[in-house]
Amino acid sequence: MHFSQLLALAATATAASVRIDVGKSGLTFTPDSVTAAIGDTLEFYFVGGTHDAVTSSYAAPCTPAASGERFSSGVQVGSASNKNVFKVLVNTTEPQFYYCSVGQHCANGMVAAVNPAAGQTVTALKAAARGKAAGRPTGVYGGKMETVP
Ligand SMILES: *[C@@H]1O[C@H](CO)[C@@H](O)[C@H](O)[C@H]1NC(C)=O
Ligand SMILES: [Cu+2]
Repeated sequence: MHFSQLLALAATATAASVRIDVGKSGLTFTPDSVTAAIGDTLEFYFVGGTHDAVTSSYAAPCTPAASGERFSSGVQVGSASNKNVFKVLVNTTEPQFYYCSVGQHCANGMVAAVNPAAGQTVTALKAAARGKAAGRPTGVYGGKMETVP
């Protein structure tokens, strides 16, 4: 086996799937803070309510990120029988923040973090989101919707 094949194998073996449940108990991403390595996949399961997941920034937690690594799942009606999973390949270890753009969900704390820096707490993110109007993203990007059996 070639060294490059070994490397590819090692990368595959260590890449992890990071499951995030959307709408598990109201306006929630569960868990609302995760760590992910480059090559890992964020997997959003739409388990309840009507929601999406859209990247923002720590400073403007209810506004779609205009550049950089970013994703938008599109709005899903969640339920136990919704088999759609939005999969996002992680290409950076920089902090990423995301929110739900539906109605007043962001203003009411439906925000979450990937690889937050020390001191960037979800509590502070929720406080910053309070009362903010949610920006609606244009379309689905940064990941792909797949159907699980
Ligand atoms: C990560 O890179 C892949 C390959 O270029 C791309 O398809 C994917 O959308 C990127 N992820 C994000 C969040 O931009
Ligand atoms: Cu929502």
